[in-house]
Amino acid sequence: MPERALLLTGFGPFPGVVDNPTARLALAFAGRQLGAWRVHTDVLPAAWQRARAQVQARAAALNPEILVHLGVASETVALRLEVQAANALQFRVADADGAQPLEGAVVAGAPAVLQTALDVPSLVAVLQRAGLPAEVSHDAGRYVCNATYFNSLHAYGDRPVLFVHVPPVSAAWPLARLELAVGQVLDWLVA
Ligand code: PCA
Repeated sequence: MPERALLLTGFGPFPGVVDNPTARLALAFAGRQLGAWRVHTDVLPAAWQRARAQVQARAAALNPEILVHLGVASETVALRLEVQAANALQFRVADADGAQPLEGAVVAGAPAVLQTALDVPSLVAVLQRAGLPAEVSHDAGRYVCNATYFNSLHAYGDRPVLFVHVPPVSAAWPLARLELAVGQVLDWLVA
């Protein structure tokens, strides 16, 4: 049976976050085999336009059937499973390339909001049952993560696409626990 590709991405640093845990988190799964699936990983620059180009290049090369993006959300204490992305750019700080759009669309002419086809509440329930604080989120922000999610929902909306915001590494959330949570998300996606 041919191997099926899942693309898992994290982000590099951006103003205010010098060490983005999602880079290490994504790379921890590099090459992981999950049943018939192979996990391919990438660390995206936290710069919205280069992130889009990098996802497009990897997707063109791999033709992943599932795309999962990870980003860190400094204010959160639970995993935030994002249901939707807004077609809006409103950066409260510059991105890693110094771009700071305060208005405008991610994709001109596209709908105002795009939603994942995945059953996010079911996934959240699975995580909660495993003792992992998680919540359904309808707001992925207006920054690089939201733009990346919107671009992927727009370009690859015919397949499962998911964005997961994770809390920063802390005593409650050591990297190993974040890794466990991401592993559960991937297991659910390929089940
Ligand atoms: N978090 C930022 C961008 C990159 C990241 O890890 C966000 O939530 O938009």
